[in-house]
Amino acid sequence: MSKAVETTCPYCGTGCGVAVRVTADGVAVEGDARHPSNGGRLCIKGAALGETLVPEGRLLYPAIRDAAGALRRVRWDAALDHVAGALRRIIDTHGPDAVAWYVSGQLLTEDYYVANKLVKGYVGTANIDTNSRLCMSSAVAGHKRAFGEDIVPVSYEDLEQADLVVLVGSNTAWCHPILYQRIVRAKERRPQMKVVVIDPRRTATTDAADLHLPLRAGTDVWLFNGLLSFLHQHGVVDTAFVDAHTCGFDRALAVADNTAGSVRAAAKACGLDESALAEFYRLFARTEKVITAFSMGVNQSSAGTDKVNSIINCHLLTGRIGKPGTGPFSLTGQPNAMGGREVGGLANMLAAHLDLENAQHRELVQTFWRSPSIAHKPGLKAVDLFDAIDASRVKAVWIMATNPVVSLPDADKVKRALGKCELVIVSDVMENTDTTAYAHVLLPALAWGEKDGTVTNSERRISRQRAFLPAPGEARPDWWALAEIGKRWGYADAFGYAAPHEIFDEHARLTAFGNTEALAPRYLNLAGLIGMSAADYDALAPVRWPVPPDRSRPTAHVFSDGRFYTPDRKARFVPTPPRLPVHARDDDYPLVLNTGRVRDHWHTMTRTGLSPRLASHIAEPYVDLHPQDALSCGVREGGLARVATRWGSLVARVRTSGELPRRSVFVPIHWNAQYASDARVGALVNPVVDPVSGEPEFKHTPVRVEEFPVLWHGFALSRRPLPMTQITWWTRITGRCFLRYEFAGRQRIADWPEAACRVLGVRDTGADWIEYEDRSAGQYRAAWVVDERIEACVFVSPRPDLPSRAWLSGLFAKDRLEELDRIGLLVGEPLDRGADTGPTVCSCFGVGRNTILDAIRTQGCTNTEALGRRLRCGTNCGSCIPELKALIAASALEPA
Ligand SMILES: Nc1nc2c(c(=O)[nH]1)N[C@H]1C(S)=C(S)[C@@H](COP(=O)(O)OP(=O)(O)OC[C@H]3O[C@@H](n4cnc5c(=O)[nH]c(N)nc54)[C@H](O)[C@@H]3O)O[C@H]1N2
Ligand SMILES: Nc1nc2c(c(=O)[nH]1)N[C@H]1C(S)=C(S)[C@@H](COP(=O)(O)OP(=O)(O)OC[C@H]3O[C@@H](n4cnc5c(=O)[nH]c(N)nc54)[C@H](O)[C@@H]3O)O[C@H]1N2
Ligand code: SF4
Ligand SMILES: [Mo]
Repeated sequence: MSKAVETTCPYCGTGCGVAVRVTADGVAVEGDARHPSNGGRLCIKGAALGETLVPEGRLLYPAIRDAAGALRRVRWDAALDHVAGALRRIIDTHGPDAVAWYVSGQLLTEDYYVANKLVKGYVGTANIDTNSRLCMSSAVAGHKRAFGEDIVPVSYEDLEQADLVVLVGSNTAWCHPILYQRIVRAKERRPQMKVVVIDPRRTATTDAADLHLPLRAGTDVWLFNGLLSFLHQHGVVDTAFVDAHTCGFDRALAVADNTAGSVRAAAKACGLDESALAEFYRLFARTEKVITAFSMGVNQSSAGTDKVNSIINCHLLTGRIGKPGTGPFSLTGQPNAMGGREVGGLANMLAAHLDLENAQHRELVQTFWRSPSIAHKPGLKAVDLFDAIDASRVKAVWIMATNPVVSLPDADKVKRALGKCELVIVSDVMENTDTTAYAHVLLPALAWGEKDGTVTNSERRISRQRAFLPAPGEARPDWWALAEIGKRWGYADAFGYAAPHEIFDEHARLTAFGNTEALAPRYLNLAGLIGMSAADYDALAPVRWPVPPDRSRPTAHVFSDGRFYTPDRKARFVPTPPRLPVHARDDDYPLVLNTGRVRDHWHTMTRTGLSPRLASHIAEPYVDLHPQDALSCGVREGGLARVATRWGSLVARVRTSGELPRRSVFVPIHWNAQYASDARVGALVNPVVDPVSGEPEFKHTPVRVEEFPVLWHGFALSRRPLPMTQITWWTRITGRCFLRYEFAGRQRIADWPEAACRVLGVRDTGADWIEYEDRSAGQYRAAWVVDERIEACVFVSPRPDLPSRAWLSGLFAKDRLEELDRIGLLVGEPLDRGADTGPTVCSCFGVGRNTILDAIRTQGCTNTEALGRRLRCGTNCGSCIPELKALIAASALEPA
């Protein structure tokens, strides 16, 4: 067997090490046991990476749109000449601020570095922002305000050592699964460890919580102001630390006292039970080792930066920072959210943690780059950037590794803006995305497994992503495309990189450049990584920064000396007067829209959408709401609903999971035009941003939910893609050897057999056609069998309760249908009950809901361990354990 290539998972900021073997049968992916972040474990998304390495849909060649609007394949040279020339003309005519870049936390550090250098040093604008604006920018701004530098002061080991882990606005179980497993296992080892989850929703994460505080959305600042007051009132203050190493305490406390000076006042503002909140405050007060980990429920808010600082204030007051097992912990979302920050990926930053608004820092960077210019004012932040495109102030944009037509707020406006932009360049790995549809120039990038460089995870650990596959078609590294533009503009010296290690070396040198107490002291320093040869770089083991010149010396815990990176080296308490979300109420839209992630999908599904294993957990876009709200909106579990805001609307399947509080609605972010007719939630989100960070309020838009009436519901499974034209509503997922379409219609169909042939594209009238129709009941089903193998099937009914897709999926795995299968198709259910395994719960081992319920009810599996022993479910990545527990609990309530 070939030697494994050690690389890093391209999904979440946990940054797990992955060991890959390329064999004749394909790519085998395992956890890398030597990687300190995951010690060999992978969640289902990591484990299913092999299934996403398929040629389907890849963008392979550069293309330019012609006058008639068609994309024409061109040579790289032609594409790059075109881009370099067109950008140059716009810059010469309208100035450097008329062009912009919109990049991504999914770029490698090397790509990101070159992008920033090109734009900030050689175009001379800071109009380069990143999707991290939508993700981490409130944390960055909060860190800068409190610490003077964007530093995450906690490691995963700290997390395991903490006696209290507070998870705020984080569905860790689904979004950072391996980190969550580390917390769960630490808690098993050390039962004194407590976990508190602060989230308006009950989630898979609350499963491990000793206490869940379902606060009213957007009220976190009240909660942490209340905590600050409480700690002060109870004398839980590290006076020596506060006096010596911080400033601004009195003002922050006064604001906290005035706004949430008692537990009662805080509980009222947050809509929480007073005794539960008091319990949390007491727990926090008496526990020395506390980590407050936070994610998008904190950052993605019009008060996001204040939320972050209200958390940090409590850690400063108690001196619980800079010591093992303590600190505020921003969980980064994307694989390289942190690396992007190191090279200054945001429009208001410079490379190597230097400040754009500091003249001395600008000079340092310009000197180091020997560049003709340096951006001297912050560029446009993501939402403003697309507004400027809409207003034609920005005339060209280069979008790289992000899908803004799906992921920005008010996403229909983004469509409009791109539609009228003079020049849209898109670098992507996929040919058809909602954003590539607007490209004038398409540039094919290397994907995970092909590209080569570094990423930095949530705990500041730099790891290598290594290539193990050849470049397909003419795909090239993103850094290369950018450097080629620099060369075409006459900067061959500055952009003459031959390989990524040269870029990394330059980046490392810049982190050390001027990094002295007198000049520009920064914690980020990679001095110990300077001068690596290609071979050293290739062998680079995961390493946390800072990396001192002498790498054998252990690095002290960050902030353990009480020194921060503000001018006086003291940390800042920031007063945080609480405020409600900008659009807190709207009588026409009485509910609140919260958006976020599901377990098995990644963002706009360009990669997870390719994996049958990942697709089966949640197969459709959905809207989840409280059963009573569902009743008053006139929608029903399993039916369809229109979800509408002042900005846009979508149609999704209704769920009443019981996880949401009253007046709150949850819609996942993943679906888009490639996977559904009408389910892009970005179009609904209000484009309000935090005034400091510019991060959008993705978790809070006033919304209305109403029935979406249809005459019939149906689904089809087919080995070939189906066109889905003239169908009111549809969504699709990838199955093992078929595609599955769910749909619904408003048209009255007079002749179902004819319509079914049209939907399934059946032309061969001599085909073997199993068909059943009950006209009075509006039921219709048909299967098309070719050479005894099922080719496609379709089921229709006036109600959404259609036969089991799991059972039918199983039929597609068979080379020939048996007689019982054919009868099953005719009667619309499997004759063998065991054939209907139900919707997938455990994606690792493909274990369905019905199989699990059967094991609970009839085989005495009444805990997750027993289920694991019998069915293997939950024994690999463990992400489904909360769902297994819920099934066990639900079964216990059933009448015997
Ligand atoms: N499976 C999966 N994992 C992922 C990703 C993915 O696409 N899929 N994406 C990655 C990325 S880029 C990111 S940024 C992370 C995001 O990781 P998370 O932040 O954990 O995920 P989200 O689902 O966006 O939102 C987190 C929680 O915030 C809660 N929330 C909403 N409003 C409030 C509020 O006002 N206060 C509080 N306290 N909580 C609130 C929501 O109910 C939700 O449960 O996940 C990463 N991991
Ligand atoms: N409503 C709502 N919207 C949100 C959020 C939310 O919680 N709610 N969360 C926000 C957050 S935190 C994030 S991080 C964003 C994520 O949103 P996006 O960044 O828009 O989502 P992705 O699907 O990850 O887009 C990545 C794109 O880059 C391509 N790609 C992958 N690898 C490469 C590569 O190496 N090079 C190039 N050139 N292309 C590549 C992929 O095919 C894909 O098209 O969404 C944000 N939007
Ligand atoms: S936890 Fe995150 S980094 Fe680790 S395998 Fe899962 S998706 Fe990949
Ligand atoms: Mo993110």
